[in-house]
Amino acid sequence: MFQLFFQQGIIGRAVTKQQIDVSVFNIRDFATDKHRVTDDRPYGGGSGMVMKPEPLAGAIRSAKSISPDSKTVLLTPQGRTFDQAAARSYADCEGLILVCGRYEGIDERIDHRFVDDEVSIGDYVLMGGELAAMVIMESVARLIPGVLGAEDSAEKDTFSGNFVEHAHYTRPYVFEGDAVPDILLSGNHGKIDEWRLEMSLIRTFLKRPDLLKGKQLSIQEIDILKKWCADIKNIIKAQSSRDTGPLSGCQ
Ligand code: 4GX
Repeated sequence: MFQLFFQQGIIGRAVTKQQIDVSVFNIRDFATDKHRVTDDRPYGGGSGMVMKPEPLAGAIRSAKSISPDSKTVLLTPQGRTFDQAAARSYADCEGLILVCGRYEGIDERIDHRFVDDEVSIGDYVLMGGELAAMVIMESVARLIPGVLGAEDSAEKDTFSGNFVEHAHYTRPYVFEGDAVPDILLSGNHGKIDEWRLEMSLIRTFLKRPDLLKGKQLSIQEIDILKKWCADIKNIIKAQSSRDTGPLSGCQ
């Protein structure tokens, strides 16, 4: 699963340029019995299997011997939900050991001894931690300086994780009867930046209002929202003064 991931695209380039360093540890290589078994039945009974502690301990110790200052992160639906802030803090880490469990999970004693952090990529159930680990690696790698080319810097998305982005357009100018907003062709970069901030804010309000709750807005951002409020109030006022529309009687 990981081989192609590490060879492709921007991650592949970052590996080649040694901007990131990746290794995969197969717990089967650390199994202690001759059949190389990595799972076993749960104490106390019940369905499903549990990952045996010895192979996991061996794999994690081996990873730690290569990168002693790494943080050990277990991918599990019980973990705190991964977000852009977590990606930023992981990008500052010396290294990450991402532990991918299968089955019902890992022996609790591994969790206690080796795991610094428990993380989930979302409230749904996967069949293993591998895809979750790739999600973490991709979001963390792009924050490492030099990994994204200059053409596409990670925190150029000023709103990176805080706001919904403004709309994007490329050629053709008209697509199926729909033209690109003229401001983007004006060449006035001050106005374009203003428009982008405005679109970002209003799209956040419409698509992800949860992102605005409890967020500290700048004066400029508040002014933009006030302008939209005033525009909406004027539309309502025009309706109620007519005294016949569906909103007649509204303030
Ligand atoms: N975000 N899974 C892990 C097995 C497991 C269970 C408990 C350790 C402890 C998931 C997620 C996720 C399914 C990966 C269960 N391992 N991981 N696996 N959502 O659903 O990260």
